[in-house]
Amino acid sequence: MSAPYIDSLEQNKKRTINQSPGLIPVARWGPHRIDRFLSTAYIAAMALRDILILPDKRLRQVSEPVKKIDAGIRKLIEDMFETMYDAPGIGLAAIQIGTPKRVVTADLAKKEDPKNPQVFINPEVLWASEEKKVYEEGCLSIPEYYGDVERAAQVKVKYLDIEGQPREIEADGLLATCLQHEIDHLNGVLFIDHLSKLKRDRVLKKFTKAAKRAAE
Ligand code: K1U
Ligand code: ZN
Repeated sequence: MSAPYIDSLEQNKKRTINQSPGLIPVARWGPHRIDRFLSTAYIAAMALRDILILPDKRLRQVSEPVKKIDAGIRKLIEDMFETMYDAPGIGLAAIQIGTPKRVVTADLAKKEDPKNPQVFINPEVLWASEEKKVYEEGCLSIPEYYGDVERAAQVKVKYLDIEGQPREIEADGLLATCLQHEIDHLNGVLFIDHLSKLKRDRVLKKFTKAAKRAAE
């Protein structure tokens, strides 16, 4: 891939391992300081981030618009792609890795086709069709749970690309579903909010129990 965020990923990896001032203080913390420094540097270079899981309250936050596409936003996008491909998922909103910025990544390419990474910064639905479509959705923040969601069959979305250029896309099929799912995330909405109260309460209870057990 020749996208600029990949070039800057390479630069960031070198900077993190060789000279990151943010990591050096870790070396003062304990008897295994060299091991800890190296493992921390390695984790930082991988840029794989934890995905927030229901019922994490941060998933209910409304994300802030991106004002300037700077190195921090480009690094966020790199982390999102790495995390999304690793999961694996076809989309990801920045809040799912704990960053409340209005950034979405997606790649709907089939396994056998070349990758097709797409970035949507500050996406907004300009138009949604009256026609509806039902798709059985999943969510990386609600693992192994799926439910039928009815959404607009076609949408027109405006957004900024990685260079900050305003763009519009007319989407149908899975991209239309995915964009609406991800824009919901930016507004603190989850796909289970589109299900019946009975189903939503049931899944919430299950994940709340699991989180409590994990914390014990
Ligand atoms: O936002 C997310 O949680 C990601 C989510 C996106 C999505 C899926 C289905 C409908 C709408 C939005 C996922 O990617 S769940 C995983 C998934 O659908 C998938 C994973 C691997 C291959 C194919 C699909
Ligand atoms: Zn989701």
